[in-house]
Amino acid sequence: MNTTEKYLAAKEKYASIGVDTDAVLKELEKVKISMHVWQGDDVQGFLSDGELTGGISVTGNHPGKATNPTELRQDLEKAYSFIPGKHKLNLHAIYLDTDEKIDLNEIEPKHFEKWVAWAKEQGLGLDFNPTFFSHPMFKDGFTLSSPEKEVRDFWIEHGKRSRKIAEYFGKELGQVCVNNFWVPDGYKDNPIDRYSPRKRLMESLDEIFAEELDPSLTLDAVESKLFGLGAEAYTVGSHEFYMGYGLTRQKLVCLDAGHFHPTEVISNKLSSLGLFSEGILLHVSRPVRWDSDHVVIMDDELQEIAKELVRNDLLGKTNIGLDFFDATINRVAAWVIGTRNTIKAVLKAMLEPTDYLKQIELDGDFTTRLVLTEELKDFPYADVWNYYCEQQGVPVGLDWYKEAQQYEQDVLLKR
Ligand code: RNT
Ligand code: ZN
Repeated sequence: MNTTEKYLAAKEKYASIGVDTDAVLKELEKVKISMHVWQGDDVQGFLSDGELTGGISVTGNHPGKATNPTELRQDLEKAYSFIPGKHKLNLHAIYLDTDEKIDLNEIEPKHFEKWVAWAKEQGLGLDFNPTFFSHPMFKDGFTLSSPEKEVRDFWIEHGKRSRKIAEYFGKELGQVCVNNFWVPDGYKDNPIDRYSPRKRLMESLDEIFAEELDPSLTLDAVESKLFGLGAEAYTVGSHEFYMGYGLTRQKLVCLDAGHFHPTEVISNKLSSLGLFSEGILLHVSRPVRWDSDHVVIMDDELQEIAKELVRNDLLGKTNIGLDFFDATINRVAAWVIGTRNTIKAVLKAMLEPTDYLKQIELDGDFTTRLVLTEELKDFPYADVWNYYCEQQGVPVGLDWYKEAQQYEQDVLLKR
């Protein structure tokens, strides 16, 4: 049987439980994933060749990493050519593309013009992040919550400028640019004063966000964290901090799957945020024992995240971004694996007979709930996925990997 014949058989099987696969694929097409540029070069960027700081870390030295914007875009094009659907690229301020020597408190839209031109040509949307790390003004572990005014002011200026760039992206590309704020600020050891740094962070953010920007062009998001390397005891921007901040300032709350206690999951938080938050940003990642940012695989939590979005009808208010960086494997493959898995997980969730499952739960029929959800695991979702890939003109099954290996031989290993 070819891909279409397999799809037709799967379609019949899903129809028997009341799921219309054609309609599902139409819905799936609308789901945009924001692929993070920083998997392409181990969070290096082009502002400096200094070390990665801010309590995050990339391990591995797989050959072939992109060392300039042209190479990075070439790698991104390769990755997107293996991913069904039209998506977004998530840039960080350190990925500016300019010959000018400028610092983070001087960046302007013009320093990102080449990215915009490329995104237009590729039919991609753009998201953005100010970069509060890998810089000498990340002083003694602090940025926006630093006790030194000079340090805070530097980063406040950076934050303000990042919003102008996000606004410019939104205008140019005709789709909203999510601008995500994450700061690494914290203490290695137990602090005496947990309150004042949080107050300073709140005030710095308020200054950055003082100017109202058109929400159809850009939306600000705030990302919390439990700990970082060197900030093990105390992170200023904790989950509670940003729940409070985001909800009172109408900001998107960003949940990164790796930023919680090892057994704490973000899937169980989505329904609550759905009730109270202006919008949600996800950093889909995979923590292995700690915030290790492994490539996203089809594990239970990924599927649970996707189910929560679909079952609670939250896809409309959720921006799905990815956040991982693995330098031990082919970086293009890392992007493709993580992004394809995320889309595939959304598809799997859409292939559930959601209304029926909700009804049997309301009826108190927990046996049928368990029987069905277990049986669904064996349904032929992969045949629907393969057909979707074919329909979208991207390689089916393992075919992409052959091409990716060829690209490694022809391009990456020659760098
Ligand atoms: C760090 C945060 C943050 C970064 C990127 C590079 O713990 O997850 O999102 O990964 O900004
Ligand atoms: Zn993140």
